[in-house]
Amino acid sequence: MAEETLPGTTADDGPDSIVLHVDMDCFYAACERLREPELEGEPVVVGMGYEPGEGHGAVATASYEAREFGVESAQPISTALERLPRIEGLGPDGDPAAAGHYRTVDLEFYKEVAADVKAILHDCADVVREVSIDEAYLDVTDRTAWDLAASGDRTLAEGFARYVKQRIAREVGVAASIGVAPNMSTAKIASDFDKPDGLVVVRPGEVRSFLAPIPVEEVHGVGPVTARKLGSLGIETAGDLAEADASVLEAEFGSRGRELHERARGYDDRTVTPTGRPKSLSRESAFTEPTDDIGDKREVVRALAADVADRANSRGAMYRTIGIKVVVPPFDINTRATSLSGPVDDPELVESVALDLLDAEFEETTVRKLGVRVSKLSFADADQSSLDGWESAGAGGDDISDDRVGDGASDDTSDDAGDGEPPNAGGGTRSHEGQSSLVEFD
Ligand code: TTP
Ligand code: MG
Repeated sequence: MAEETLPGTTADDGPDSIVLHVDMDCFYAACERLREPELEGEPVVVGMGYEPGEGHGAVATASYEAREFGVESAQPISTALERLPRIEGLGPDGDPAAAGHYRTVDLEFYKEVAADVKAILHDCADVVREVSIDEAYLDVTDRTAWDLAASGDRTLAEGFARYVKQRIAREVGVAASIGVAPNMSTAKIASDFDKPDGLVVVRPGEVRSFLAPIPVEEVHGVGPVTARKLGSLGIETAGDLAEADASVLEAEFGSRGRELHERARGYDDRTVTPTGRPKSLSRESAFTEPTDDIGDKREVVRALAADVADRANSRGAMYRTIGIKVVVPPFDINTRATSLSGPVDDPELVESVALDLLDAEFEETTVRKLGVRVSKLSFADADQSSLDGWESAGAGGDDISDDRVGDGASDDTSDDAGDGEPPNAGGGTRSHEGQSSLVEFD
């Protein structure tokens, strides 16, 4: 079949989709480098159980420098320590150039960084599917095009992806690899193709030739067992798979065989669907320079409250908890929330509660970032279709003020259990509570 006739994602005659797959590079290690910049360029291992006497545990991730020593995710920590000793424990004969920095997993902090990244992603795309803490698909078909940019042979889509990447690097300080392709499975392979700090663009007409040399293990849906079976049929690459006889594949793997064949040929008609119904709606804003000016802080909280209340209203969401987040430099996260006796849709209340929470404890505090959140959501319309056309989380967000960067908003779709609201807060009263968890501010 001629390459050009291969569609991107759509079975109809619509334009080829533009899907971005964003995956952060050595994410936990990158987060550790945010608070310890001296770890930049050093081998860093994030995991559990490396302290003397602890004995077991696993590697969560390793920086690319540590990977050179054979350290990798999910490895027993003892193996990692054999391959890359801890720099702190080096004896007089130890070689510091062959030793690494070990850090303990701090998920709360990584979620905070991930929330900053995801706020940018929501700002850049109307449709975002969050897959894990450090990974998401964006459908940006409506935001850019496969056309070539005026200046040369690059596509507009490539420029758009570069913009997303640069925003993450500039505003959050961590590196992402991005794959751009007309469908999800190709975008995912593309994001992994040139890690770290990769940007790989596969245009609609290039999907099949891009996939051809890729090992079958990397085709979406092929696990180790399937890969072994394919290997015994002489099928090692996606190109081999694309050229294989579909009926042979179907005989061996059933309907999945046909699907894998399609994927290898560049077909994947899945659309990027946003993840779940939000558990909370939040918006946060970082100051360019930390400030203790109560006037500035109140102005930001007022704007954030209005935005969050407006988004809740436009989605038909009522809320029972109103909260703020106050980030004190460098990364000390404080959340406070007030529970109401019943669900409301009341923008003025969001503002007054958020300001009360700010004034009560943070009037003089120097802050780096502020956030407002409503949670314990209930939806008048239980129909999932009301979630269609989620607005861009960042829509209208840049008009609050121009003296800060990193505005972002997010819909928390995680399955956290809520914020511990007392079962009965009393008619019309509010109960204040501190929160140590920031999950809800995700
Ligand atoms: P990944 O995206 O798989 O890995 P990564 O971001 O560390 O590295 P890469 O540059 O290859 O993308 O996973 C994201 C985070 O999830 C990772 O930083 C740590 C965590 N994780 C674990 O805790 N255990 C694991 O086995 C894996 C694979 C990841
Ligand atoms: Mg990653």
